[in-house]
Amino acid sequence: MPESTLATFSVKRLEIIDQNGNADEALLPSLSGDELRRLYYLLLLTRTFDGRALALQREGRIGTYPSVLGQEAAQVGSAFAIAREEWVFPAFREMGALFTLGYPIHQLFQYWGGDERGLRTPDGMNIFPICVSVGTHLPHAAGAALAARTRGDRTAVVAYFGDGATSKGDFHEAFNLAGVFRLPVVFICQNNQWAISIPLAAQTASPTLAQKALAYGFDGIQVDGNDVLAVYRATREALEKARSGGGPTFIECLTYRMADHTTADDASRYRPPEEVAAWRERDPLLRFERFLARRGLWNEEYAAELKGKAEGEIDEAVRRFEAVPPPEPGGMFDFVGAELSSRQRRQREEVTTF
Ligand SMILES: Cc1ncc(C[n+]2csc(CCOP(=O)(O)OP(=O)(O)O)c2C)c(N)n1
Repeated sequence: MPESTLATFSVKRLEIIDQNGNADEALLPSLSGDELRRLYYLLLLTRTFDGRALALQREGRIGTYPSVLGQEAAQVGSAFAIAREEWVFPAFREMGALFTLGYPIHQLFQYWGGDERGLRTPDGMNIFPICVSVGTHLPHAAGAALAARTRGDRTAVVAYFGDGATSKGDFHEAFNLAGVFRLPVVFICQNNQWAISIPLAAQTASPTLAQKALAYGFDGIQVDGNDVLAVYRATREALEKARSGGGPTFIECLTYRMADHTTADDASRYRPPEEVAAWRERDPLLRFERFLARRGLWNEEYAAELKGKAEGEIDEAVRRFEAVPPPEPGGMFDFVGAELSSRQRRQREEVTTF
């Protein structure tokens, strides 16, 4: 009996804008000039928020904070494709995605300032709370997709996570469930190539993360995560497919974490400076500016005007965040469960009488 090949697979990679701002016209998504400029503003707003959050942390006005520097395109581009009725499960580094979805900026300052009330999603938004435990929200996302399908909702679920999460059992369980039931879910991994000090090569022996979807029976694609239009296009297509019964998709956004893991980390202790410098050349904002400039939609003056607008919006969010009265100490026990255990009741008593 001769050996035979049962299956062969390939993994697609999508990039639309190159580093000089040249675009593959055939792949350009159909977005108006206003929409392109809105994307640019959201990238800028995310970067402005990020710089301010780092400064506030250094001044002791918020707690430990995970920077999104360098990952703006992966977040803004994907979230720009998400419709309001879709369910979104963020991890902890998704500030840009949350702004794009309209999440109140002052609430994110509030959350990173240690006030859990910042996670109270405004009514009408289907966004789950930030998930700090790595990957544990992925089975929840698959479960929500199963619920949507069972109820006959024509909606999709989006889950965000990092490369480190792909090493967790939760990732594999969620992928398996999604594949077997062909669930309407889009998994978006921001492969920023580091899970704190652990490089990608120590997470997986696969040349791409995207190919992991193939083993679970659905499509995986690698996208240039610093190309906002490529991320947008891939997400939009995956969502359309999910809504119309085509099943799940895994999008690996290949990007880079330019900053430390959090303000409690010093990446220079484990990361070669040449690597960081090489990625600085691939800055997602710079690339999109070059693209817009070639279309007559961007110049220095316009950038300065928008920068001022973003700074103003962030100033206002900081004012609002700092004007919120601190929470009642016992408040952290509210909404934990329908009833508190005797231990939790004792802890509540201790905190409120302290
Ligand atoms: C279950 C769990 N284990 C460990 C941690 C500590 N931790 C916080 S972030 C992180 C690395 C996450 O890396 P990745 O998934 O690549 O996301 P990134 O931080 O790069 O955005 C770890 C191990 C955690 N939060 N939860």
